[in-house]
Amino acid sequence: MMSYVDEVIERVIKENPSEPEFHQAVREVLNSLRPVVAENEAAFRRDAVLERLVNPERQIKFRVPWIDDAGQVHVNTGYRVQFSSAIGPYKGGLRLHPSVNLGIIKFLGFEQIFKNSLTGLPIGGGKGGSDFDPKGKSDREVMAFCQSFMSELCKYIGADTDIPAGDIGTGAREIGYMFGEYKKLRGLFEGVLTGKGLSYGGSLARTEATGYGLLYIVEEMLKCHGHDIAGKTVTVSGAGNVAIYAIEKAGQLGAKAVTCSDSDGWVYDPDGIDVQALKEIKEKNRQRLTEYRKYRPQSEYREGRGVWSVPCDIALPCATQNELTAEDAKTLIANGVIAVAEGANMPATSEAAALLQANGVLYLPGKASNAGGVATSGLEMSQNSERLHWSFDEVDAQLRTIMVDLYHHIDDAAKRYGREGNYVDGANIAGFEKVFDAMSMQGIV
Ligand code: NDP
Ligand code: 2IT
Repeated sequence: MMSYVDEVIERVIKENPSEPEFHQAVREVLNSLRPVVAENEAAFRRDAVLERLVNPERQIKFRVPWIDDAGQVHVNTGYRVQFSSAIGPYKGGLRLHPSVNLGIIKFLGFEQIFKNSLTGLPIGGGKGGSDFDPKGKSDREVMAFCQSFMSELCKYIGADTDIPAGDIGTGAREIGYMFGEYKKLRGLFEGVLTGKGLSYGGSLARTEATGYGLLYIVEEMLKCHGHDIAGKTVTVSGAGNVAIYAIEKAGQLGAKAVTCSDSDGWVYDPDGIDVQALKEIKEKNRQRLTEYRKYRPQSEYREGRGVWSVPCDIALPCATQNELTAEDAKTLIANGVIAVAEGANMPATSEAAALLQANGVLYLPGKASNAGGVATSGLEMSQNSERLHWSFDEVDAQLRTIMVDLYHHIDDAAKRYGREGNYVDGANIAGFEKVFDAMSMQGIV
């Protein structure tokens, strides 16, 4: 007889044929869970534990019409996948990118279940977004889109039911417009979104949290393996929220980040990326990375991809899914990389991840290493609930503690199942255990 895990993987593929990213995420998690399921396969099968895990509680798809500055009407598709409320209200970002489709949102929502569990905070898993492309749009066009998007989404979310946040293409500007529209339509000033501006309920350190958290967990992992992060050369992909603050914290910890990238090209700055210049280009002016050489004439700009060809000790993919291929992994290994930690969600292909692990590279999957963002969103929710706000140092200290604890939690889980050093298995098992416990106690719902 086929194993229960294989049976469920096969069904997921058959029932969701055009969702390759979702298959990839499910396969990775369920493969890790094999030893957990094997301990009690008959009960798992009887209770359809895995079917309940891989089927979202609810998925919402809606029309988003909006009017551009020239008077032309556009129609985009909006999504919110409310995947699991086992341990808390749905929580997860909103991605605005032309590549968005249901399968992408489902893979992200599925990952979010385990990530949120690993933070130790009471937050369930969800994700949403749209195939809208904010690039090249005026502020008014972005506002028109965000208002239309929220006019439908507001029916399904709330501070105690589902709390969206940022992701690719959704930053402070978009969250502001969405919050304003939610407040107007629902008549509620509540913590329904995280990543809010500081003047209306946002948390200090949320902007920095994903990148900072990534470096905190890398620092701890390296320390536990006898390495010091100070003095290390770091390569980073992406030039958005996660990448910028990963580069910043790497510098603060005495390491040197020498690359960044956007979807057109990449920068190599052997003296270390100038993070102030990067912020001005990307956060303030919303320009392309071609501008970087104006600030740093000694740096190099190349079109296309190529960040992973630069020799480094630590590689931090912070752009998007499947951006680090098997070929890239081979290059990194040949160049002596010590650690690869994911700032993005699922940036390594399955083949790349397997190669890194087989060659003794310390490899942290995104659901562990980028959990600092959503963890700090959880801290923003706490501050909103008590109608207070905490200092930067208070939030940052909690973030650091969460990331250090998270590392030991996944390390311990891997050891318990004889998979020492396999942080993919450790993260999937540890993330699952809390969710499973909650599901077991709440009955078949
Ligand atoms: P941003 O929109 O701020 O930045 C994304 C960056 O990645 C940009 O430089 C963008 O380049 C590049 N990029 C995006 N898509 C592609 C693509 N298809 N091909 C090449 N480059 C691409 O997003 P974030 O920094 O917030 O998110 C980056 C990753 O981190 C995502 O995987 C996200 O899910 C994950 N993440 C984000 C968290 C957060 O708190 N923001 C928390 C945890 C994970 P360009 O501008 O040219 O498109
Ligand atoms: O992928 C992620 O964890 C995020 N985009 C952040 C989600 C959140 O709710 O802060």
